Amino acid sequence: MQPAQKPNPEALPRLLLIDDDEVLRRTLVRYFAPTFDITAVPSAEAAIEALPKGAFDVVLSDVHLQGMSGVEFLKRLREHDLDLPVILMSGEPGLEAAISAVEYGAMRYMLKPFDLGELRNALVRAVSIRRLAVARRESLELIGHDAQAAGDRAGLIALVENAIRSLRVAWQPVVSWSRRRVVAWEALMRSKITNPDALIDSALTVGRIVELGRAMRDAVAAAGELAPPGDLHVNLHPQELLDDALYDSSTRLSRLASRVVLEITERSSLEKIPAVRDRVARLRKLGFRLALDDMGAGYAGLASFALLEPDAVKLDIALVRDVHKSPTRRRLISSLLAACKDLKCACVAEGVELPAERDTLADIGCDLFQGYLFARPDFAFPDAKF
Ligand code: G
Ligand code: MN
Repeated sequence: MQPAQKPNPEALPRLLLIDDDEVLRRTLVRYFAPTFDITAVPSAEAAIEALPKGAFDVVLSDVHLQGMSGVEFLKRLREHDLDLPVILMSGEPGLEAAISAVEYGAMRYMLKPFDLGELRNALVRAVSIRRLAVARRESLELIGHDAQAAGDRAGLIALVENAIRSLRVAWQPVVSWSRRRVVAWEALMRSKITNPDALIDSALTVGRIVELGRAMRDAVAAAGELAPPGDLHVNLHPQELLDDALYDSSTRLSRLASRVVLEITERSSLEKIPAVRDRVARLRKLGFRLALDDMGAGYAGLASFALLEPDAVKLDIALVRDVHKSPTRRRLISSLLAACKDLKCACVAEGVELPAERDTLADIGCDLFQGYLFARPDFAFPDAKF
């Protein structure tokens, strides 16, 4: 994805005009020439071609484009530029087209015949909004936020699709401290486009979490087949439990099932998933084991535990952090460890960064660790330091 190009305040704002009606195109070019530097094209294809060269500030397009739906066009445009405003024109008041276009990020919808003065005002305003959007994105980048977050639905879809195409798996070892050995590998989602949490949020917003999950599970299985010995931990969003493909015994991941532990977060509630017990049972039947992830960070702890009957729990980083300084944390983790022992459930402390954290946890009987102290996640399976 290319960063938004900076508008030049000295020059006329650049307008990309798309309409297959040549007469209208000429009229608009003539009328807007004093206000805008205009590139006029007859089709969506020509517009997509013009985009990378144009440094445009605003797009004015007919809603019915030949060879491409308006929504598809918006998606393609957002792959180039997340902040470029689009105003659509239509000859007929098709309400549905208008709603979906606006939902996908068109800024405005103008019905033909329109008042040219009103259209010019709308375009000028759009250019100002673009300047604001570009500045906001730059300031977010400056203060270190993930500014890739797209402002509208088409932008989010472009972001998620790009991320899925560039998906990679990083691996972080889970170690047994008493045995000084790697016992498992957690697969962590990485993409060049954005951080994993933002990507998951975006995918949820645009209804692509199942697609993202599938792509990740395929990538994990491909890499997992070449993994060193140990279990393979794979994160699963609760929504992925609704994906039929998860229960298909012929997928690459299913064929590795005896090695795979599916980690399900307790941050998001499992009870809302229909027939969740049945789904969990089907996964077990395929040979998968289950872990409850981020224990201590969620609200649904006990309920999720009862539903999953997990083979392992993973203590959240927030619980582990500075455990050596906090008697409360120490006591809490002790209780969790005791309960896990009763329930014959393994317990992994995540996010261990300091020798003091490790030693305190080992003292109270925790043996399975994951964290930067042992290894940072890496695309190659990294060695653990003991
Ligand atoms: O939600 P889940 O527990 O699956 O995610 C683990 C995340 O924590 C990963 O993104 C991983 O990169 C990160 N992580 C792993 N080890 C450490 C650590 O020691 N410290 C911190 N701050 N983050 C870690
Ligand atoms: Mn996890």
